[in-house]
Amino acid sequence: MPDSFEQLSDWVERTAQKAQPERVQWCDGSEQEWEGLKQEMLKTGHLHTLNPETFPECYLHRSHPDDVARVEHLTYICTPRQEEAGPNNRWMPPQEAHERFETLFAGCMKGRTLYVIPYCMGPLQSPWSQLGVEITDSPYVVANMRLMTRMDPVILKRIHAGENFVRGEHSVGNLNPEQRYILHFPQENLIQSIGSGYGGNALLSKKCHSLRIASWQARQEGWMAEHMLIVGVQPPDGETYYLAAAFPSACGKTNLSMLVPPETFRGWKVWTVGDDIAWLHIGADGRLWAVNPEAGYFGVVPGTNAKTNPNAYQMIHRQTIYTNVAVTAENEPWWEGLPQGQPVVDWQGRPYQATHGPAAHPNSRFTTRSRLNPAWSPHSEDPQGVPISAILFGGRRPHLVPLVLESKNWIHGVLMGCGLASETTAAASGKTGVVRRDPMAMLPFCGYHFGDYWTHWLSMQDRATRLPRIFQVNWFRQDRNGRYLWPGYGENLRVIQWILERCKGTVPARETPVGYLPEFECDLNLGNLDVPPEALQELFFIDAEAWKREYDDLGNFFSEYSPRVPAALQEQLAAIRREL
Ligand code: GTP
Ligand code: SPV
Ligand code: MN
Repeated sequence: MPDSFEQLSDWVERTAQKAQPERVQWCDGSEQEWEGLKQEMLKTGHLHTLNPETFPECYLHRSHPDDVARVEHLTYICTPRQEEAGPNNRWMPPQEAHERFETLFAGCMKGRTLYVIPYCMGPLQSPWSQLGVEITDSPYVVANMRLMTRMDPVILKRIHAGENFVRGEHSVGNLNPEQRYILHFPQENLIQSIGSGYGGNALLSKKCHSLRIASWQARQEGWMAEHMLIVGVQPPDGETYYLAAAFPSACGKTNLSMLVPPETFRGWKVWTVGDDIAWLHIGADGRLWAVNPEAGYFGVVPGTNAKTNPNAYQMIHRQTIYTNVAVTAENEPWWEGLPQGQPVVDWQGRPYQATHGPAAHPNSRFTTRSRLNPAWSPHSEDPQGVPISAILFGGRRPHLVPLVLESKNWIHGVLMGCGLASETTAAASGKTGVVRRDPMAMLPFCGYHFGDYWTHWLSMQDRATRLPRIFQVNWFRQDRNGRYLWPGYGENLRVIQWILERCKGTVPARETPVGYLPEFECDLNLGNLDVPPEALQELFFIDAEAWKREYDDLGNFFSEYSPRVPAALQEQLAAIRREL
């Protein structure tokens, strides 16, 4: 039985009875609605105007200083049986979770407005799109959802006609981290979130719906919901190839998705389809086709400048919401990594002092509509998505992992994805810079047992006839002094070029036990690149002993997930170890 419009109104009414808001406002994403919201938020201090000359229609939001990132330790998958959630998730029985939430939610919206946000993930016309409705008491959430999702009056009509939707109940509560929960009920199509107003904790369409709930559905229905960018790369000869890449949070997805080709790549074009999430379905032609469920970016601000990411830099000069950046005397936003300007007010609104730490929070973010990106691909609106030629896995690995490595087949590629590990970043609360295993960059986002998830990845082999090739990349390998060996950013196109040539079958490669490497001296385009030969040697060095330890460690990691780890992966791992 699909959810009907009556069920929607009943649910909104019941939620309002519990939360006791002063008023209820149904949102449709219109300009007029935004005008009203904006005026109110400027009055209440939820938003501050930035310099309208240089940053037209840009606003600053400061979140609570204890509420600046995702909170993995407070994020739960609530299923009847713990093994459904797996050791990769925190788990709570559904009834207990509902009870905890109800207690905190009772009367939480007193004196506030309850906003109802109907939204669509994916192009409105796409057979893969999904509807959701988020209830929230945060006007900042409404403002962000307006940029990040498709909000359109047609959504209520579709719900009226019987289309299913994911329900999200959200309140910032009292912002007390002790009373903060992000709860997922995949069997109920329901998300409950309280106590945070920040990013992935509060914009429920993003990680909660499009990854945790969607990954669960994808497994039942034979598709994939992944933490991946989607990018089109068009060499001068014309045809565009699409790649999907899974990197953990703050490891370079947004940057790679809107890369600007360096000088030597005259005539090349790069097209952004998505920067964070991909929904992958098998097309009638047996290939994997990707849709970006989102319509906007919630991107990391620090490090963004005219050199590293010119497209993003240009894009965030208008119609952008900044969260937790610093401000200059000219009332312009400022962050670490900007070569010009001086912060005078830090992200917490205090006079800037270097002794307080960074001026902008390391996880400060911009929110913009993706259409403002100069590299925006019109195929972002294609109902069927774009066909994927290659999948990339990458992370921050100071040692071990070479600049690029190609898997030998799908099973080996899946093992590569399982072996993904990266230094933790400011995108989630907790210690940063610690290498942790993050299979497929989905550790915080897979809504069910990893063992079942890997089985699902392997099962794609039986469902699709022309699966993408799988590669591993590492832009973050360091020398003995902790300096990056590879310049990264736009120069990453050199690696992508090799990947495309491998997909076309036009370059050879060197086989090693851990995968194929480029014959980098001759097959990697190094024209006009200032990287010393020793650095290149190091970037591609395979340390067999260190790889043995790596695979031992992966074996230990797998044992946490046994007996659900697919035998094919265990066998692949054992075979590589033997070869090493
Ligand atoms: P989420 O939005 O958290 O999922 O992050 P993301 O994966 O989209 O990461 P993003 O592209 O925003 O990059 C995060 C940080 O890494 C920024 O500070 C970038 O400047 C930096 N970065 C991105 N690409 C590269 C690269 O190729 N080399 C180096 N050294 N830094 C990079
Ligand atoms: C991430 O942490 O991977 C993000 C930001 O993309 S958030 O919306 O907070 O999930
Ligand atoms: Mn992300």
